[in-house]
Amino acid sequence: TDKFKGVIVAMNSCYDSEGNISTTAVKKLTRFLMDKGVDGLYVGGSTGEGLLQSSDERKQVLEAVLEESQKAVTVIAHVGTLTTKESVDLAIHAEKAGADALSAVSPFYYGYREESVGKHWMRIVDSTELPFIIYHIPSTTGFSLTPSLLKEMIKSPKVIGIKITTASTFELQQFKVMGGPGFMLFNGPDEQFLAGRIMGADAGIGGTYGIMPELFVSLEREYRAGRIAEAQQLQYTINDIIADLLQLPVYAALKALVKMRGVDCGDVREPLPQLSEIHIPLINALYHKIMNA
Ligand code: NAY
Repeated sequence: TDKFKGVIVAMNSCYDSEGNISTTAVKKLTRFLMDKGVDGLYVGGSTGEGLLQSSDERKQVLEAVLEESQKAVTVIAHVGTLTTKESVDLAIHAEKAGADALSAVSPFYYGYREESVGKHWMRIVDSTELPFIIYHIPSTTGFSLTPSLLKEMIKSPKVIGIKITTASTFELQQFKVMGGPGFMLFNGPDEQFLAGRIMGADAGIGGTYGIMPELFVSLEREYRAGRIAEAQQLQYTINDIIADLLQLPVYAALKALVKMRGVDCGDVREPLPQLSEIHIPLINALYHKIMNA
């Protein structure tokens, strides 16, 4: 389905100066990204700080995005939490609110095995009619999606794909093959967008797209047109920026840059690391790199 192709921004959540959700700023960010021509928005994921928010706050953010986007772009609601009950509640809300798909990280903390993770995910899947995208991010959850669990889960036609945040394009390609015809892969590492697309990813979902949407939209366009050298050049430009970003507390840096691009989304929530004075020169330099790219 074409709805899930291309550049899907893992968007930031926005807070006011007191740290509460600012639906006004969420809408402004939604508009900014839509105006840049992105294909979709992934709400409440890692970049979106979903796991640092209450369920009620997560619902507010999603509703604001949907109100502003009015079906003009694809909206994927990340509903991963530590409990099945809460994730199911968020999933049901997302369906009612009008999201296009659900996604969830595996539950973490207790070191669950495949069987428990599978049950958790399938309870979410069964709770709505929406398509579901598995969020495979072993570096943060400690759980690595196995071929046997994938095989079980794709028995449900609602399980349409995997968002894969590992460095391996081999793993990406193997999951793509395991999923069979029509099964979709969403590239996680932004620094490998082009590599992921070439190896079978249908789209990318990424946090750094939000600070340089123009570059990713151009990269996707060049790739689709078969202009691989041009696409590679854009990925190099992007990677030069990402290499700098990785020297900083990434999520805080993304928010500082989003602010410089015109949308004040407040600070990242604790305990995420904040920026300090010493980071300001690099942030400024990065902003110039982005605007001159
Ligand atoms: C999400 O849920 O926010 C994402 O999909 C973003 C994926 C990001 N990975 C993590 C762990 O946050 O955008 C990437 C990442 O920030 C980028 O590739 C820089 O390494």
